[in-house]
Amino acid sequence: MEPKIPGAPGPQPPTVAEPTEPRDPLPPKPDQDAPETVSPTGAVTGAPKTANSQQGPFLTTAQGLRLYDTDHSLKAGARGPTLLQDHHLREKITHFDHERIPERVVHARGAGAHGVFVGYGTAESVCKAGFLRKGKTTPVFVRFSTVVGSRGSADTVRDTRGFATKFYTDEGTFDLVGNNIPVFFIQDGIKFPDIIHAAKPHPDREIPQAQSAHDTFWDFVSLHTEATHHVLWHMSDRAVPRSYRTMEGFGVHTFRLVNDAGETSLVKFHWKPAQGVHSLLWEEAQLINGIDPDFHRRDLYDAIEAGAFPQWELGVQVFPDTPEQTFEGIDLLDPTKIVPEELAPVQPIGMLTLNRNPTNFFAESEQVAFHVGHLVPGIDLTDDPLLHARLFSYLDTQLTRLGGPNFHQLPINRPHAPVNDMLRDGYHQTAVHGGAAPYRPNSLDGGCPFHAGVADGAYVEMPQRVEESVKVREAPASFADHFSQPRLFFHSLSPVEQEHVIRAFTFELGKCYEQAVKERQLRVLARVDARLCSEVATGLGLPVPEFDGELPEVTPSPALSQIGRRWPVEGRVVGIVADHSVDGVEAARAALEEAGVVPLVIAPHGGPLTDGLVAQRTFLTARSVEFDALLLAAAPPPAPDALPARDTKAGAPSSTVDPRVALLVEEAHRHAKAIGAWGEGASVVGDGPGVVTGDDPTAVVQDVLTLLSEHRVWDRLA
Ligand code: HDD
Repeated sequence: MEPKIPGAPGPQPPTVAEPTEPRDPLPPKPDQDAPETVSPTGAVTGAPKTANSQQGPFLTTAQGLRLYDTDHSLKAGARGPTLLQDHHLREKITHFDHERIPERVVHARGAGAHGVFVGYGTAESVCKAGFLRKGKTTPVFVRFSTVVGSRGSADTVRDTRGFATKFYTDEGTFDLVGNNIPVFFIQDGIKFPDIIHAAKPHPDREIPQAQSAHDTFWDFVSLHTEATHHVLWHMSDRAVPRSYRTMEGFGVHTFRLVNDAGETSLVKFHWKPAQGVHSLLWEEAQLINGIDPDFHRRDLYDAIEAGAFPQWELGVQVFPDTPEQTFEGIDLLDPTKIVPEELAPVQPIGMLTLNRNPTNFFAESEQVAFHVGHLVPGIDLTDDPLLHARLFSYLDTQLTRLGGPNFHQLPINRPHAPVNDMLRDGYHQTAVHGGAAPYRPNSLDGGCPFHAGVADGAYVEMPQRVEESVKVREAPASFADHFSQPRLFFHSLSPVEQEHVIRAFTFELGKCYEQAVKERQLRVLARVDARLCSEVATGLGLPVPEFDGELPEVTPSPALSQIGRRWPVEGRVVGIVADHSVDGVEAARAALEEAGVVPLVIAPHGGPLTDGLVAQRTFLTARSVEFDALLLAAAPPPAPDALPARDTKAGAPSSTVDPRVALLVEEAHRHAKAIGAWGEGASVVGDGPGVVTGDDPTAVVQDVLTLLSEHRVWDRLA
């Protein structure tokens, strides 16, 4: 269709060919359906519900003016200067110049998804929150993140992961802003800028990006021994998750729940992934950062698009709300401590399912604003000093990041409960509030809005006794033990997980330049575990520091280890190597799909291999780290575009197999992944634990799936 200026006098503008016939834009995916802002008199007035920002087939300006050309600026002659009067050029460039907002000061890199939470009703005896009632379904938005890296950094760096959930409940929005590690580096939020300054890149060079393996981080944590517990988790496999889908989540702080009778309990929140708790190996994580820096973001998006909706069960550890606020001698207000699950089991209270990807990354994942102070009746706070600093920070930071105090009007942040506030004006105000009297009490707007009572669902802080005391800047004595829980954590890991911790410390401290920092951290490790300390010291080539104090007896908590259980395999990814020989590939694919596993066929070239079989990866684009297990239906000879294998002299390939396939197999072996093969494929996979060969591809697949349910072939790493 050609653009026309109906009735315009004079010559028509030149027409610009369109690659397709104009048609209406694709409809937006259903977005969250937030109620309008309500005026003080109860009239619905505010911003419209999420609007379809693209309307009609024709390009327009922001004012809705149709345009006939957006590819050429208005010039004095085809080769002449551009004219200042080109209002379209100026609008387009000005808007572009202001497209970026400041990234989050921490947790800048992340990805989110929509979903639902269904309460089990099992929390009713301790909590009156409506969204926890039996069968109650509440829309949610979850954002996962790394902490240290900037918005464009890689996904699989060694870091703590954020796990922030926004529950759009009928009683107001509740945010559970947690991490995948149950403890924190510091006990008092006043030190948050210090730990973050230390972890971020060096201020002079702005390197390294998204890494803790540098001097300032280790300088800080070795000087702040309260960080030791979090550091142990940070050096463990937990800091390199296989997927956002395979992470646990923790509310970290102790919260206070209130039931219908007004009785209180103290709780810690846990998210348990139905997919299991799995991690990458450090070498895999490093390779992925180069091969696919969006690995976690892609994994979450693809799983949801494919219908493999990830799920987490929400659970609570419940403790009596005693005046001491301790449990088995553990200070529940200290965010560097856990309560082992063996002492206080995690009781399931509801299920989260992520089932819809965002329509627009910026509008949703970037603009979503979480706040630990977004609470609902039934959920109250404790006096954890880390939590109290957070209560200030999360609101404050949005003022800069989202440009003012009206960020709650952005579609992703709008409550699903009716809003009737007396907040007015300010930058980016999109509501058109009615009424004459935004204050209380008033007589001009009929007295509206009115206070609610408890029976109307008002949020009432639990009256808590505050001990008669003096103003001090100090930590309680009960926060002083910095070493027994790191020791408990290390002793709860299996030998292979302990080995990973030792190697992680050796790697990270090995990247430091300052001798004094490394030696100080070794002195800290000596207070956690003698073997851990001596093996790291040996790896660094430094003397083992002397420690003549007593190390505490600890009772290991098996729940802290990720190894030793079987997990569902749904949503995992298996590569199948094929070439002209596609025998058994269809059968293997069918068996994998039947189990909910994603099969990806890897072939010498893209496109169809047979009538019905299409390669999703080629030897050029595939790398082992993308797959949780590997199957081989063929032993393809070296293709002309293949480089010689790494262990051969240039120009004289010794192998009869394509070196890229040989590398796939070698890495799958090294990374302890299950390997299966049949036909010609069986000749190149070698043998040993976790290698399955046979004539029947379906039987091979079944054995590989059994191995996959343990995540890795751990025997190969023993
Ligand atoms: Fe924080 C973001 C989790 C301590 C200050 N934090 C942020 C996010 C998560 C956490 C998951 C990203 C939310 C999103 O996806 O938008 N933070 C935690 C946990 C902590 C913690 C589990 C300890 C238990 N944080 C913490 C302290 C302070 C902050 C002690 C400040 C005193 N956090 C912030 C922040 C951020 C933030 C600066 C940056 C962006 C944002 O809030 O919205 O306010």
